[in-house]
Amino acid sequence: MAIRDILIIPEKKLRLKSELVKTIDARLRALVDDMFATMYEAPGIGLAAIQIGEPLRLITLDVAGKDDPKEPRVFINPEIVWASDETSTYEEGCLSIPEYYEEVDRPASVKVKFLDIDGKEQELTADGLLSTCLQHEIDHLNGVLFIDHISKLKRDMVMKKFKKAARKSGGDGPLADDKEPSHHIG
Ligand code: GNR
Ligand code: NI
Repeated sequence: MAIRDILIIPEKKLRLKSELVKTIDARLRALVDDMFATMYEAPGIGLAAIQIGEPLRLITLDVAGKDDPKEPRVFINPEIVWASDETSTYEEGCLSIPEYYEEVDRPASVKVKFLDIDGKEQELTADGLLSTCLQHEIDHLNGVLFIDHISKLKRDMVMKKFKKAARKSGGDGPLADDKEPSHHIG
C-alpha cells in the first residue's frame, strides 16, 4: 500500500476521459488500496483514479464525519442513471486544485449504477454530500473539474494562478502549450 502523488492542475492527464475497468484482479485491488491510502492521507472525501495518474473509471469515497467510523466505498465503472430536477449547492474543493473552494450547483439526488469490488452490479441513490461527491468524482472520469461548473472569470483566475505556480516550480511543470504567452517578447 502506497501513498501516491496527486496530480495538480494544469496537468493535462486530468482532462483525459478514463477507460472502463475490464478486470477486477489483484492489481486493481492494489490500486484501490493506494487510492484509499492517498485519499485518507490528503485528507479528502473522494478520489478518482486519474488523480493519481491512472486513467480508469474507478473512484474511492468516504463521506463519514471525521470522528465517525470509516465508511470506505469503491465505485467501478459508475454511471448516473437518474438525476433529480431539484438542485443543491455545496462549497466544493478538489485535491487536484489545492486550497481553492467555490460553490457549485448540481442535481440534489442521483441514482448511480456501478460494480463493487467483487464485480457485482450495484445501484445506489444518494443525496446530500454523498450525491455531490459522487458527481464530482464521476466528472473526473470524464476529464471534468468542478471549476468547469463555475464562471469563466473565476475559472480563468484559478487556472492562471496554478499555471504560474507550476511554471515557478520548474521541471515537473506544464508542457509548453500550457504556458501563457510571454508578456516580454523582444
Ligand atoms: O476532498 C474533497 N472534498 C470535496 C468537498 C466538496 C465536494 C467535493 C469534494 S471531493 C474532494 C476530493 C477530490 O478532489 N475528489 O476528486
Ligand atoms: Ni476532485
